[in-house]
Amino acid sequence: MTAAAGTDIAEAVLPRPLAATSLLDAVRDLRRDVERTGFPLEIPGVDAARASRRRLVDQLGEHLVPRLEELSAPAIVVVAGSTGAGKSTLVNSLLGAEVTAAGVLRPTTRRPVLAHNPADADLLSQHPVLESVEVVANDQVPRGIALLDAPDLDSVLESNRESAHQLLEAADLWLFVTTAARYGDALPWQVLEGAVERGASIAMVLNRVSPASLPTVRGDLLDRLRAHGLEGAPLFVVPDVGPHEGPLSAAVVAPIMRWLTMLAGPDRARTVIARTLRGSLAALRPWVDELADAVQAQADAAEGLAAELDLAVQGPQERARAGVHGGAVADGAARARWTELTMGGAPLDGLVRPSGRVRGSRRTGRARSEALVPLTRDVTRSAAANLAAAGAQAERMIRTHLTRADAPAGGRSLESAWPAEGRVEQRAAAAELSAAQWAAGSIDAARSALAEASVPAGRARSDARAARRAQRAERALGEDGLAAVALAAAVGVEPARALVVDLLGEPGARACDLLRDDLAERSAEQARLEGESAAQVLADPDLAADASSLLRLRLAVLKGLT
Ligand SMILES: Nc1nc2c(ncn2[C@@H]2O[C@H](COP(=O)(O)OP(=O)(O)OP(=O)(O)O)[C@@H](O)[C@H]2O)c(=O)[nH]1
Ligand SMILES: [Mg+2]
Repeated sequence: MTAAAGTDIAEAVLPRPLAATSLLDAVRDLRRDVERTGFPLEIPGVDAARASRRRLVDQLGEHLVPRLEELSAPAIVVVAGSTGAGKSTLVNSLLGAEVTAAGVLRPTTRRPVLAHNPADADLLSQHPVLESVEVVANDQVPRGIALLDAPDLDSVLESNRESAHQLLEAADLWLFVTTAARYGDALPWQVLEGAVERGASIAMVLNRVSPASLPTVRGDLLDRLRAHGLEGAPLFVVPDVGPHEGPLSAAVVAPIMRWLTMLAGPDRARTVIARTLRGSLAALRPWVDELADAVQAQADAAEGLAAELDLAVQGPQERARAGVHGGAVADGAARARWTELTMGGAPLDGLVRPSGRVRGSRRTGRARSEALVPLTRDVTRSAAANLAAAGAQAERMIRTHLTRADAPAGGRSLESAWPAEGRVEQRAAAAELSAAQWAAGSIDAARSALAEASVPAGRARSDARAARRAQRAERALGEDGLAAVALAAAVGVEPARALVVDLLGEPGARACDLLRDDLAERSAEQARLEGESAAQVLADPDLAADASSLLRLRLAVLKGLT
């Protein structure tokens, strides 16, 4: 190899940069993320932000990405020369694989073969040269260039000549292969002269040179190159290896391979692309920054709205608790049912005698317990209705908070994005389930109260009197009956509470209080759930606290690459 193939030459010979898909990838990533960015909340400045996002997507998609793709597409290195010069053999030897047929038949190559790195397939796919060549992916091809084995230039076949000349038109670099025997031929030099005139980049391979003739031939060839204005072109000499079939050894073609690899080097390509597009890339920064600020404003607004939702449900939660404690659930069906059950002759009439004696056997207890089933049902229904009402009240309050004049930014868009449809049904279902769970808990409450009642206050073990009292209570109403009365007591039917206390004393009172507290919390929970439902609207990735950092990260990557 004579003329040194330094970086300066590499810079000089190639009309355009190569590879550097990383910059292209970075811009593509940015475009994708900008396109995905939504501005769900109507807050001040959102229209401007949406418009600027659209402009940025257009700028990236219609200008920058296509330009980068163009700049990043692999450079076509056409291996050209006379038939039998060893072009196909050279290509195969460079890649260490038979991607194109070499042979003794002249001319051998009729259909041009283009070898590229598999990673470049995408970038190459739009290249016009692809129409007329056979394409082979080979991972020995340096990323950023494509090697094209052309038919012979001075072919006896017209089609070969035409095809070779066309390919040279499409070439980014000509790798001109000639031999000691053929370099004097007129036609190749004519073609080369034309190339120089058009400013094409050229490198020369002098193939099959015997050691003896090397000094003379090389000197002569260099003179010719100078005479044709090609003194800057790299010249590679491949020594003759004697009678030969198949690829040449890697060592023989190593200088050419090194040079091609250097041409394809992504770092150099990146600087060239960055230089070409510096202006457009720099212009992106303030835009992306502005967009990131707008995304941040959305996240901030979402935070303010979440706090407002918490605030909005506080009142309804308090009122829900107070309503249960005030006995609101007892009004209506529960109290009416109680009156019915305690009227003269009704199952609960005179259950506890003024003397304190409890009336009833196991049999009457079972009958009473059954008679109390409608009481449990009515109380449970009233409880469910109360829970649903607590939710409804919270929904109204939330909507008011979000739409009033001093509502936080984005309140209206949150309010309208929070579906009103189906809320009633959803709430009723949740309330029913919660009320049923609450009512089911009364059995346990009754059971524990019975157990506690059999142990007199302040003692560790049951005594006979207390145990008899608990037994009498259980006989008179059964566990289920006691549970039903406790439920009525919990929602605020005062005589029911008095009955439980008569039967079970302090433990009975405690059971009623615990059931009441449980219901109060469940009612408050329904109000809280409304806030949670509205907050679902805010669970949008575009409103996440760190939503803007993605765009800023993309910008930082881009800065690092340019
Ligand atoms: N001794 C020797 N033979 C070579 C060398 N390079 C190629 N050959 C032989 O020369 C013949 C022609 O080689 P190809 O690689 O087919 O030549 P080509 O330039 O592709 O020819 P066309 O496709 O017809 O244009 C083959 O038989 C090769 O084995 C070399 O460096 N030394
Ligand atoms: Mg060939």
